[in-house]
Amino acid sequence: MSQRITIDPVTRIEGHLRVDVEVNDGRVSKAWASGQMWRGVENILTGRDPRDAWAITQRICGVCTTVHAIASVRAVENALNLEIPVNANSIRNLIILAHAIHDHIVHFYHLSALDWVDVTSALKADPAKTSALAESLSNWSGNSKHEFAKVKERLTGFVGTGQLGIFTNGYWGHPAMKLTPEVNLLAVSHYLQALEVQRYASKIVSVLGSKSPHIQNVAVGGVANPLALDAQSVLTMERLLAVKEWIGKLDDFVKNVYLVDVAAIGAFYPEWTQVGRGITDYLCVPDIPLDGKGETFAIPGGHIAGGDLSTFKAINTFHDKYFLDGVSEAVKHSWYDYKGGNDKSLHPYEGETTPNYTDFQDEGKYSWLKSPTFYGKPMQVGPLARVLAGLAAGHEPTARYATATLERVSSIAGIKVGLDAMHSTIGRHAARAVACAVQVDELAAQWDRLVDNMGKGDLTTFNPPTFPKGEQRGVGFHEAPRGVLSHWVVIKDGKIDNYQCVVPTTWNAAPRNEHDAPGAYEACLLDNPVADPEQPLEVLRTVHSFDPCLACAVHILDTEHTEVVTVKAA
Ligand code: NFE
Ligand code: MG
Repeated sequence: MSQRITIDPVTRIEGHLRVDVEVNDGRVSKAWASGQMWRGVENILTGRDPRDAWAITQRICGVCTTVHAIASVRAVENALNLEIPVNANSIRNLIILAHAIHDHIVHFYHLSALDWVDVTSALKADPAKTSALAESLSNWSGNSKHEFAKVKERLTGFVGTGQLGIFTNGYWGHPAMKLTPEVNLLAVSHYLQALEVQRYASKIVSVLGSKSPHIQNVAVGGVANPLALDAQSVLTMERLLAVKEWIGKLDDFVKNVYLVDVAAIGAFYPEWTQVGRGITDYLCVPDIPLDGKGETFAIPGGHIAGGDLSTFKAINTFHDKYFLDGVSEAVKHSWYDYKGGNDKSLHPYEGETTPNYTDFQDEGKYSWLKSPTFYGKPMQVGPLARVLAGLAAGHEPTARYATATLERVSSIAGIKVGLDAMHSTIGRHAARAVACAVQVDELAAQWDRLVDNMGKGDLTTFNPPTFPKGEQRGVGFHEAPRGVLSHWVVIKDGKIDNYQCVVPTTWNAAPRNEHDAPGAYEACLLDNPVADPEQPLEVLRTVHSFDPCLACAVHILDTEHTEVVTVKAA
């Protein structure tokens, strides 16, 4: 018998996402992902000064707060062929990396771990056994028996008053929860410790970007941080040394806690390496430029077809034609209309954002997200794409952390777990941790580059832009925490003529495209087990593994059509 389940809204994400699934014999047979909010940022930009676009587009999202600023200045610089100073590049890279590490820690521990970890089961744990287990896996200083006993006492206090606080409304006691009480206590303790650690990443963004969320220091042509080696300037050596200390704290947590926990949880849920495979066409872009023009990068990117690493095709520069020509967006199943008809897809330079709301139509329009494709095909984007691209490109740090993670999972699980396991719901979590470890090392390397260059006496941070008459087109791409982000700008006589943002969650949470091919969430939900339709925990596991951000995905507020909350499971 077929049952329809509607989850609206999905929580522990950013924005308003509705997911519908049809379940047959305990498995998902059809899925719909729908963005339920509309704002209008792309349209707001038309006619404005391109130098202001970064400050406006950054307000698309309060989670990936830096990324739209970066993609926007890159787009305008790309249109003008404007090189930025080495220091500006390093400062941007430090911000990008610190922000990404923040995002990944918060996603794993605070937004998705409780899909796998039963908080109430932790009350039955023996803190001494938890500590013995934790110490067998890692030498993290927060793994003492005393620490685990303290957390258990805190939790017992919560439950005793009937107030679970931040842990209310989980699917506690669900049959798909498989961890032992000791592993649950370990994970809950690290959840609380991660709340402390994530602050170090935010502090780095705040010091370098002047504010978080939403940095204030970028400009078309560089950054606005005055640099000096004395104590009178904004970014002093004293502040840079504080940044270095916080990088060390992040390094310790990511390597000794996050990477270990992700492997342990993966090892306890081996069946989830077989769930959530869906789309295996992957796209990511290179990032962390090593020069001011975007011709060389620390972390590679490109396209992989059908999960086969031998098909990898690299994207090499900010002007890469392979990327530029490949992207388009369709609206056949989205609440928009294209002037030339909704059976077409449009390249972002020709993109249109004209709303047409129809209500939710199963076979027609059902989402505020457009459907992006790369050479006509839907893609999966995100940390899994970047780990696979790193492996395909022979990127040593990615290979080292990915291999160590698979070996750790195999050793804890007692079975051989290979690379194929990564194409899955649990694999997306493992890939995010691997990508995060690569980013921590690169964060330290970028700090060295900045300080070395300042030591040579170069304190330049800004090359002023000039806008010629006529038309210029530019794309700014950035490998944001959730995947490929690109901003596309058409400038006419110094003013924005068209502006389109094609965003990670738009790729992954897209509705069916012009050929009715499903987006990544929809495809990856097929065959997911659902033990209890009243508590569709397994559906949330797969959706959360992508780290949805709907504000980014739609980036456009409609006061008339926004349904605020309906939650039904029938
Ligand atoms: Ni609002 Fe974002 C990221 C962007 S969307 S979180 O990462 O761009 O997927
Ligand atoms: Mg868009």
